Amino acid sequence: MANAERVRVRGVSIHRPFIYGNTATVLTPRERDASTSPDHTHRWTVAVRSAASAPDADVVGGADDLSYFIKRVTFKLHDTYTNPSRNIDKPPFELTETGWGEFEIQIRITFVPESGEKAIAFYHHLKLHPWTLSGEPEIPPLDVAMKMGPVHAWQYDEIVFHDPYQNFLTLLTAHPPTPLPKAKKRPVPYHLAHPGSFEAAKGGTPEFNQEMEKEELVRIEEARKAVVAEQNKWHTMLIEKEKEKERLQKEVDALSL
Ligand code: SLL
Repeated sequence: MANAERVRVRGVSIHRPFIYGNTATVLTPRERDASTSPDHTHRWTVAVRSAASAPDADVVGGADDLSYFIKRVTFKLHDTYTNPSRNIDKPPFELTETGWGEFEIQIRITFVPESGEKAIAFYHHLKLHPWTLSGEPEIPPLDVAMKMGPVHAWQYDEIVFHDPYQNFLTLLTAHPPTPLPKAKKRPVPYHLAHPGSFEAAKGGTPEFNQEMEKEELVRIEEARKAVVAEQNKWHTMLIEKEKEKERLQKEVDALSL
C-alpha cells in the first residue's frame, strides 16, 4: 500500500448506520419431535446488518452488504452451546440456532485490515419471548406465543470512524448506505410503538425509518423533563423537612433548658 494512503485525514468523522439484534420463532411440535434436542423451544437468528431493509424483504434490515468494511462478526453464545464462539467471515453476518433460553450474546465486529481500526464489541440480549405490557404475565405459554408471530429485538446504532485513513475514507465514500425510508411503512422493530406482537405480525416484517430518531428525541426530552420535575419536587420537600427539623430542634432546646 502506498504511504500516501496511510495518512489519516484529521478532523474528519464518517459513520455507518447498522443494526444488531435477533428474530425468534417458536418451534412447532413436529420440529421439536424431529430435533435431537427436544428441550429446545425456539429457533432464533442473531445478526449484524445494514439498517435499511431491502424492498419487500421479510427480514429486518440487510439492504446493503457490509463486507466492504466489516471483515468478521463473532457471536459469543452462552456456554451451554458447543463451540460458543462463532466466527462469521462473510455476509450475511448472522447465525441461526435453536435453544430454550434467553442470554446475553457478545457481538464483536472486526473491520477490514485496511481500516486500521480496532475491533468493537458489545452485547445483545437474545430475546425469545414476546414483548408484554406491564401487568401481563411475563412469559406467555408457547402455544400463545406461537400465535403472536416472530419476536423481533433490534437495535439501531452508528459506527463512527474518526480521522480515518485516506484509503479507508475512499472505500467508505464509495459505498454510501441506503437511506432509511422517511416515513413509517411497516411496524417498527421494537415494542414501544406497537405493544403486543399481534400488530407487528399483521403489519409484516418491521423496519427502521427516519421518524424513529425524532420520536426517540421526543421521548428523551420528555424523560428529561420528568426527571427535572421529580428533582424539584424532592428538593422542595428536603427544604421543608430541614425547616421542620430546625423548628423541632428549637423546641427540644427550649424544653431541655
Ligand atoms: C437461562 N441464563 O437460564 C439463561 C441461560 C441458556 C440457553 C440460557 C440451549 C443450549 C444447548 C440454550 O438455549 N441455552 O442446548 O445447546 O435462561
